[in-house]
Amino acid sequence: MFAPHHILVTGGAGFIGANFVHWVAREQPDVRITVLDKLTYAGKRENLDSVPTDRLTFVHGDICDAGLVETLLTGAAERDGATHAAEAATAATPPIDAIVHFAAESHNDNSILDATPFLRTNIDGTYVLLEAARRHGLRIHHISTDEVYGDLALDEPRKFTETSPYKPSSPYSASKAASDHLVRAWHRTYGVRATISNCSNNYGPYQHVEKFIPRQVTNILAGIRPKLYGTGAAVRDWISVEDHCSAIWAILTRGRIGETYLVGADGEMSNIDVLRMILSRMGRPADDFDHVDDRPGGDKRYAIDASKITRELGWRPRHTDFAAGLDETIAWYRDHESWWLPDKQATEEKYRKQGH
Ligand code: NAD
Ligand code: TDX
Repeated sequence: MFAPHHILVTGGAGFIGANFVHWVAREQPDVRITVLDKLTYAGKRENLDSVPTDRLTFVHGDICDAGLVETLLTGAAERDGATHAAEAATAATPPIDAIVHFAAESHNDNSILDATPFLRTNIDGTYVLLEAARRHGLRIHHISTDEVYGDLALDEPRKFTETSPYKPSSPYSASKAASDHLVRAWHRTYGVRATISNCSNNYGPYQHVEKFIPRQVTNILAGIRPKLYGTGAAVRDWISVEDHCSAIWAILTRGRIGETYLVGADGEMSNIDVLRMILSRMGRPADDFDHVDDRPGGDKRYAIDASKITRELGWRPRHTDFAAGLDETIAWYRDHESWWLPDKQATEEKYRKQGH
């Protein structure tokens, strides 16, 4: 059992990172949090506004900046907040003893347009953090994706397991696969106390409007017809972001060092079925959407066998009523128009140029 006192959360202003920070602030009252986030188009400082300031230090910066990462780990940024745009800090703050690494370029369609930031952040950035963990003897947990395993056929019974071969399809998933390999190599070669989780598709609040569920929900709210890639037969294995957060905490504190854990909630559904659920729950006719170009090389099906994390760590998803989760997510976007509206037009414009 590892009991962190102060965690460095990279990418904590993004979708899953912000949900994780809220989860830790709520569930782990003794843990101090420093967030390091570059605030790209996908990150918003306001996502963390409601986290008590005595629990959180926010640092606006890049994980590829090895000097800045070193400063954070030696505590210098806390003493010299202005230099590194670090907010809040107290003299009594314990040193960082673990890194929880979410920061990434995360969207497949963007990676098809330009892979450059994906290779930099997802690969170089992970390397910088591994080196920092090595120098300081820190625990590090790397958040990854089921996409590193490529895809499954729509009609086969098989699911991904921790021993599935790596076979990424997109520049995004290839960059995440590379980062997983670095983490394993740094554990094996240097003894870095690392773990990896590969999770399926998350849904919930704070997800960027470029992603499937928020895009369709905000399209309907904005009076735009939802857009379905191809026939919509592709299958994703949906998990509530809350359940992903509890799994990460279980692995960080109780996972075996050097191990990989797959995280999923048996939530397989075709895209067209998810879209029809959204339409019906938002009072729209079942055919009120457009078919658009499929993603080049788009993965057919993801499915997770999460028996290892259940067996070893006793973790189980709790938010498994997908319809109820979808209703909560729809309500969140309905109630937070000022959060998503500023991103909507540019996102749709980019999609239009891609034929999506
Ligand atoms: P996101 O795009 O919503 O957020 C990414 C965050 O990282 C943003 O706040 C962004 O500003 C920050 N960031 C990007 N580049 C950075 C850099 N160089 N330095 C510091 N910060 C930087 O992504 P997400 O959906 O929350 O995904 C988080 C992690 O979870 C990623 O590693 C992703 O691969 C993984 N993952 C996501 C899903 C999913 O369904 N969204 C599923 C499995 C795994
Ligand atoms: O408008 C759309 N219409 C549509 O049919 C969009 C944006 C997507 N799709 C399809 C493509 C996929 O089959 O929906 C599916 C889900 O698409 P995304 O939300 O882009 O997710 P995906 O490509 O599956 O990747 C997600 O899960 C794994 C995250 O974005 C990744 O960060 C994570 O690693």
